[in-house]
Amino acid sequence: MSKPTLYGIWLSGPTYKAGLALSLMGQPFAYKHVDLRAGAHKQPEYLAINRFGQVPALVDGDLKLCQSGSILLYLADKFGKMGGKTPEEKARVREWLFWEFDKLAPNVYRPRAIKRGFMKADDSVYQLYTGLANDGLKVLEASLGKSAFLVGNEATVADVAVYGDVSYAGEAAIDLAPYPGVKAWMERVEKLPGFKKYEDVLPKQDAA
Ligand SMILES: N[C@@H](CCC(=O)N[C@@H](CS)C(=O)NCC(=O)O)C(=O)O
Repeated sequence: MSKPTLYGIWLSGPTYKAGLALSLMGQPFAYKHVDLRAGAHKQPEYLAINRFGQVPALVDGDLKLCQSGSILLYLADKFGKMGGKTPEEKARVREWLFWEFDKLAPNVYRPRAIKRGFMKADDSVYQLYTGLANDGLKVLEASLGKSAFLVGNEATVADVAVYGDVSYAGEAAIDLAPYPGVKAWMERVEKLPGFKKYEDVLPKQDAA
């Protein structure tokens, strides 16, 4: 069976989530660099893969998938890993995925984009996002007091998705010191077999 191909850019948090899930599941993948600066994500060839004109996308045989959360759930289902075991655990995984892209991801990614100079905004906008990120981090901190991972005591794709937000806090200049439970959980994720930082999981150019 041929390897799936991940489309993305190495600086993209959602692309990292898909790459990290593949790595943690021990699944090799081919990689296609999508040059966002050149507008490659809005060209007809790419829109035929991801109608939303965003990265990541995953092509697996005839299937063309997009939205990192959906890609994570697909991989969990396909490989029977990190998806939760019972119907309740699977539902809890989905709860975290919907929550993180509502309350956490944009509020970490946008201040990161401001700090890295990818997005122009004045300080009040930066403060608005980081305030909301801290609201999300407080929720995360409270939840992580109850179990080792987000859904029970085994890592799931919920951990991958949320890690793929929180791991950019430093670049967003969001201080994690008030969240010792979050920091301890990040260390647990970083010890999982197959774990890699984003710059190690995502190539900077096409890879077979
Ligand atoms: N909800 C999407 C968000 C993807 C996203 O925001 N991707 C960014 C790069 S990190 C992108 O493609 N931006 C270009 C655009 O939206 O036009 C997902 O999880 O896949």
